[in-house]
Amino acid sequence: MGRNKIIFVTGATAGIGKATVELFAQNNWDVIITGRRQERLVELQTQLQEKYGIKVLSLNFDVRDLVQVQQQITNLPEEWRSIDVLLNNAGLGLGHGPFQEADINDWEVMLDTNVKGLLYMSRLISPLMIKNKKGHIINISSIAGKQVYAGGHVYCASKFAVDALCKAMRIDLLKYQIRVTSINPGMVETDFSLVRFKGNEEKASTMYDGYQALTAHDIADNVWYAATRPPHVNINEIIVTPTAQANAYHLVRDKDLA
Ligand code: NDP
Ligand code: 8X3
Repeated sequence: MGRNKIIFVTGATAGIGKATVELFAQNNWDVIITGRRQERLVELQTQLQEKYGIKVLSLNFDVRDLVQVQQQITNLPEEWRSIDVLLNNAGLGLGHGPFQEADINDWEVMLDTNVKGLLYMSRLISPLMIKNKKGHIINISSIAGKQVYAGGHVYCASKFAVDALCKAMRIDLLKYQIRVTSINPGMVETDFSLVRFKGNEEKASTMYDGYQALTAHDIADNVWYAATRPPHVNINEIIVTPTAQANAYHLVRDKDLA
C-alpha cells in the first residue's frame, strides 16, 4: 500500500489552518502542522493521531524567522519530504485605522508574516516539489488582496503582494507542473479580528454581528476542492464571501435585508 498524501500547513494552531488539517486528516492525508503556540500543536497532534489514525509531524517555528524556516525545512525527515500540498496560511491583520496614525511595528509584523513568511516557505519547499516532480502551493490571500478599503492599507498591500506572488510563482513553476492556487476569502469568523483588534473582544465580535460569516471549515473546503482536482486541472484562484457580502465594501446585516 502506498503512503498517504502529505499537506504542510503554516498556522495550523487556529482558524482556517486548523480546520484544514482536520479536514485533510479526516480524508487520510498525513499532515505537517506548524505554528508558534507549542501547547496547541501538541494537543492537535494527539487529537489528529487518535481520531484519524494518520501520521502527524509537528513543527514549532515562526514563519518570519528565515533561520528557523531554513532549519525546519532542511531537517525534514526523509519520509516527510514528499510534500503534495503546501498551504501558506499563517498570517494576520494588525490594526485598522488611518494610515497616518498607524503603528509602524504593526506594518513590520504583517509584511514579515504575510509576505516574507510565505516567500521563505515557498522558496524552500518548491525545490523539494520540483525534485519529486509533483506539488501544489495554495496561498490564503484575501479579498483585501483584490480591493483596498479604508483603514486596510498595509494589510491590503500584503495581500496584494500575495496575489502578485501567486501569479509569479505559477509562471516560474509552470515547466515543472507545480500547481499554484490562491484562495481569497471575505469575512471568516476566526480569531482574525481578535488579533487585528489586539484582544478587544467586543470590537472583534461586532465584525460578525447580524449576519452569517464564513466559517474556517468553509475555507478548508475550498482548499480541499483545489487540492483534489485531477492533475491536469489547476484552480488559479477562488474568491469566496459570505452570501451577506458582495465585496470588501458591501455587506448586508439581517436587519437590512429586503
Ligand atoms: P487565526 O488568527 O485564527 O489564525 C492565524 C494562524 O496563523 C494561527 O495558527 C497562528 O498561529 C498563525 N500565525 C500567525 N503568525 C504566525 C507566525 N509569525 N509564524 C507562524 N504562524 C503564525 O486567523 P485566520 O485563520 O482567519 O487566518 C488565516 C489566514 O487567513 C491569514 O493569512 C489571514 O490573513 C487569512 N484571511 C482571513 C480572513 C478572515 O476573515 N478570518 C479573510 C481572508 C483571509 P500561532 O499564533 O500559533 O503562531
Ligand atoms: C480578512 C478579510 O475584509 O477584513 O482578510 O480584510 S478583510
